[in-house]
Amino acid sequence: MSPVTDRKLLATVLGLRQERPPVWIMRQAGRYLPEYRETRKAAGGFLELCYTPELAVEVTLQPLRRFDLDAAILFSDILVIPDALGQKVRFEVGEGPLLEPLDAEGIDRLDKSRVLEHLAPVLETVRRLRAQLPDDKTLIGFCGAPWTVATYMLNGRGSPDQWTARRFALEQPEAFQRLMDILVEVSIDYLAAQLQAGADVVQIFESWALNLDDAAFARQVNEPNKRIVAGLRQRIPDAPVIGFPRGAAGNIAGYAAATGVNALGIDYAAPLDFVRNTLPKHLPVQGNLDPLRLVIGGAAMDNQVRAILAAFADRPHIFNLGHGIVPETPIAHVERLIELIKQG
Ligand code: 1CP
Repeated sequence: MSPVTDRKLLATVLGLRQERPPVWIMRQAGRYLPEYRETRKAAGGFLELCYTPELAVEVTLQPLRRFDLDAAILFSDILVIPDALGQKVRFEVGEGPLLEPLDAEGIDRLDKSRVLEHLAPVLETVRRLRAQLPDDKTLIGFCGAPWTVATYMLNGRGSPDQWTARRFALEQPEAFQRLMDILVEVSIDYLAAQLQAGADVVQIFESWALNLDDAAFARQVNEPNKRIVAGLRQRIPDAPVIGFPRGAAGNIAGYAAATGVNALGIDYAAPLDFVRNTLPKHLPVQGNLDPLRLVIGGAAMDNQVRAILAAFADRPHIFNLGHGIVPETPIAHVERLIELIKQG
């Protein structure tokens, strides 16, 4: 392997500021790319795509063929974990994920003994990717954070306010804790396996770190994320981790301190001044353009990109969106975005 500093994105996660920030785009493989839609159709289903290394490698690399990105992110989904635990997961076109909602008995029926066996094709994808990627490209592995994954497992689908899961956590605290414990344990195994298979860094997606009061944030977000980072570092002492607690608002500094992540993903609603003034100066940040500005393009995009570059110019910064790219995004706007970041 080349020295760490050849991989600018990895180096930034490790705390080394770059002259121009490295860039990747959250959900960079996906429906806004015609070649993705074609491969997806050929694969049959979404999970087939995730579990067929040849096709998963192809869609992971598609955005890197078009754009000068500094990282590839493994093509998979956060919901392969419930699938591997034996909860039925389906992806209908245009519908998002659908699961059979879990109750307390369902939690006790989850089978954690075969998770890595079930996810072997995903780990094979990681191995093939590292072998095919140029040396200067960082490979990002990932999982969903326990709370975020639990919101889908308990409700059976996404929801705007995570009501079902928040209610379950308060009304059935013991069953809820059993679920969190299972998710923490298998997430450590899964992330460690991804790093061992060749991922350079892993990101923990806590996409639903919002709508939580102090005690719920501590228990449902900080605690499990902290346990994952600690568990991972017991196996791989320097494991580089990006945490992305979307919607954490006033809790971002507390999350970073409590969990010990190397770098912090920032959502687009976080004010730049607040982020600058709240986080320790050395802490690498990743973000945080509103994906809607990438859809609109023009001055609406350019001005905010410049504001973000200026706000984080004095610290390690990875440029990214503040949430996932949306299907209606024009490809020309992505090209322009990369040009702005690379050339100023
Ligand atoms: O390049 C990439 O980033 C693709 C790999 C990837 C990642 C990192 C996918 C493929 N999904 C994810 C993470 C993911 N999945 C998150 C965390 C990031 C975020 O907040 O957006 C979440 C919440 C999910 C769950 C999920 N899977 C959703 C969101 C549902 C909701 O509640 O809003 C959806 C739509 C999926 C399906 C999915 N996953 C990935 C793709 C490309 C798709 C679309 C499926 C299709 O092709 O029909």
